[in-house]
Amino acid sequence: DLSRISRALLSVSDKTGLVEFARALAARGVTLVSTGGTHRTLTEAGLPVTEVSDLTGFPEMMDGRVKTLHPGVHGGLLAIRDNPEHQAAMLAHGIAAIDLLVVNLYPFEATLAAGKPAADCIENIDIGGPAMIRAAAKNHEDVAVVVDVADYATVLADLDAHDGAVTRATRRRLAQKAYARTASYDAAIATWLAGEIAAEPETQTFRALGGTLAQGLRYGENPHMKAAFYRTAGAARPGVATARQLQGKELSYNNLNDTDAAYEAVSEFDPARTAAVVIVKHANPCGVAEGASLVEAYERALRCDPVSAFGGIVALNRTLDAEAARRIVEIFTEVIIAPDATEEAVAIVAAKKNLRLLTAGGIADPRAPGQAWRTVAGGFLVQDRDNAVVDDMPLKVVTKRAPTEAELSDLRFAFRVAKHVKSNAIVYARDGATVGIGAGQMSRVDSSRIAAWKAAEAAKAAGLPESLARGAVVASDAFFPFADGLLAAAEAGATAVIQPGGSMRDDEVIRAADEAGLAMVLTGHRHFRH
Ligand code: 93A
Repeated sequence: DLSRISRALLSVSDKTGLVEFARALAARGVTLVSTGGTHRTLTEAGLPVTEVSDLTGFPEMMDGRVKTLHPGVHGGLLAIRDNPEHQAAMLAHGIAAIDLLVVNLYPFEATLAAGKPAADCIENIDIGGPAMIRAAAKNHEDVAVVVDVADYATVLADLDAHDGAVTRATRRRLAQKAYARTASYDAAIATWLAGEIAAEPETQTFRALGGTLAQGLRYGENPHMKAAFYRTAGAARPGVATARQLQGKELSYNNLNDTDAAYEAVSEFDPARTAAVVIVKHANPCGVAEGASLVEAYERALRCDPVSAFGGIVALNRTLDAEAARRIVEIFTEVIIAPDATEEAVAIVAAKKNLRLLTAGGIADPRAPGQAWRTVAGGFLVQDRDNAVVDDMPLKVVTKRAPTEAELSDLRFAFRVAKHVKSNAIVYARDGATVGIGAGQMSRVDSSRIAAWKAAEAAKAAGLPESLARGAVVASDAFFPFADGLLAAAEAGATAVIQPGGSMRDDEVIRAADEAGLAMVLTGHRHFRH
């Protein structure tokens, strides 16, 4: 039942009690072997000790990652002492038996607790230590293994009580403790790594949306940003995530974002009522129009801002036909998306190899409930998607003059578009087509000015003498806080206004509208979009 201890291997990170223990072992005739740092400590204390590199014939290498991983060590720990074949192997390979292993591991847990960077935690994952511990514990019939400073005394007590030997009972207890230690050590590493993985942006996105990876992207909004495209689980909304790409280059992050903006906007137009086209640049519509046909709607959308439409995204609310396809491919376009496409249209688009053609399989319901989310530093914001539709809003006429039927129809059109323009949004429209869009300005008056200026530019481009804002209607995504924005619209030539209302100065704004002879309706709904 007794194992004589002749040789001990000591390899400890925590050097507490080491010198005293080693000295006590040496005093009892035990030969000492140890690894770099441990060896240094013992030598400095004046103890006779061999370096482990003498056992292995290799220097400690790779920042100490490989120091004891060698048959010279593991053979000495694992050899069964009364097995003749094992003894022969030891003899043949010059392996000396190790009777006592004293190891405590790289301080992984302490490194983690100290909040050190991941690279430090990784470096503190001990490999050789646990390998030796598990080997010695497996061979506990012959070897004693100590993983806890508290057990130094246990071993010395045994040695003294049993003439330099350790009892089987002690060895079994120590072996059990050894496996418990390597198990908890690996559990700590696994738990830490799971947390690291959970903290990765990809995992967070996946968790938050329950999404599946649709496509890895070459890069994000900018080339230095990594990116990926996820598809949400559950009921699919026809759109960019469900669309089939029939041809063209791989979609980029910005393509996907813009295509989504375009298709969500065009989905506001019921295909049973009218053909409609939305052209998007930088996530904002630069032209939106209804038409008797898709090609007519496209022509009219294009007229709003032909300069910005270059390199844009074109979304259509009906099956792409040959006529519309032929006209669209005349201008450099990044993406075309429609519910479907005729064979002939597909063949026409095929002539432009890079142009991406997507079929969404249907039109998305603008009234469908859903959620939208975005990240903020340290968290994310979740809100309902804006599923308010102007057709469902009871419009309140607040001016002396009520809008004509034609104006009313354009007011609805303009407000429908304004919902998809970044705030502050001002949209001029006439005969079911935008004629001037002011987007994303910090001041509503600036958006009004830009929209009016755009309408004047569009007229120039079309060779018309008068700004397209003259005789048009105008929509504002949120209330006019002062009369100035409204007056800017009147000055540009607008005849009617649609806006949510609700300003403290509504009366002042209404009075200004009356004075300018404008008709104004309030929707009671705001369409901020940022
Ligand atoms: O990097 S390791 O995983 N590679 C090894 O081969 C190895 N052998 C022992 N770490 C290794 N050790 C560990 O080194 C021990 O578990 C102990 O924690 C530490 C003692 O190193 P030193 O004696 O140089 O202070």
